[in-house]
Amino acid sequence: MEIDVITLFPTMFEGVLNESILKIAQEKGRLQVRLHQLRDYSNDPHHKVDDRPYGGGPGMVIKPEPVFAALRDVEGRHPSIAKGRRLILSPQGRVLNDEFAQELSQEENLLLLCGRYEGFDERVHQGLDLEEVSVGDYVLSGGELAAMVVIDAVTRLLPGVLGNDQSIASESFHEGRLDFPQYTRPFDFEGRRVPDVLLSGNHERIRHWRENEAFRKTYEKRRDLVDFDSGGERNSEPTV
Ligand code: 9D3
Repeated sequence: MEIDVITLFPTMFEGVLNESILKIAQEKGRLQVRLHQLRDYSNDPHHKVDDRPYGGGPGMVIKPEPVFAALRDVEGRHPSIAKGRRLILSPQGRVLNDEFAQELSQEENLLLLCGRYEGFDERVHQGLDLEEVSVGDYVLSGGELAAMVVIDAVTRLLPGVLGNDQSIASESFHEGRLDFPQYTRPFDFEGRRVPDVLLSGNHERIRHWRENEAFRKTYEKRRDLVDFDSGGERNSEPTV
């Protein structure tokens, strides 16, 4: 997958892209990320990309010209972008979940546009065919962290990235429940021992225990995932 990111803070991405799964995915040739500095496309002698909102009010708005120029240039240099999806990170967007990430992981190209300040001039939304994506209902300082969340969630779904495709298939949320508890050595840590069933060697019993624990944990911590009557309430206190 090729991902182009247009941002005012390309260096924010470097640490994240150069560790762990994202680093390995790039080394394996499964992921290529190109970072583009929006400021380089400013039409202003002082490289300004924002200005005060018409009608007054607090904060600054990102001007349309640099955004249109950046998209035009980046798409001109990498025509395959036209085959993929173009996303704008925005608190008003479709909220990312595993289903959405699965959908995005089918693409060969993604373009991510990150905002700052009070957002983009409305003509960016009108004139460019961009899908708005949010990563949840809380306010971030900009789209960069959200873009990194999208890149991470999508990359680990690409074939050949995790090596063990089975670990994706049996993962949390995929089947609408949380993970079962995991233990490793030592057997006894400060008096807390590993459940006997895990040492029994009885794989049928172990599978049953894990299934049960996963359900119990989900019911306690995220009842909204198992119970339609909880009205989507998250982290609510157990009523029993
Ligand atoms: C809803 C707040 N807006 C009211 C005027 C202002 C605003 C606040 C924060 C506009 C943009 C931002 C920066 N956030 C993002 O760019 C962002 C984001 C987020 O804040 N939460 C969850 N997902 C995302 S994706 C991009």
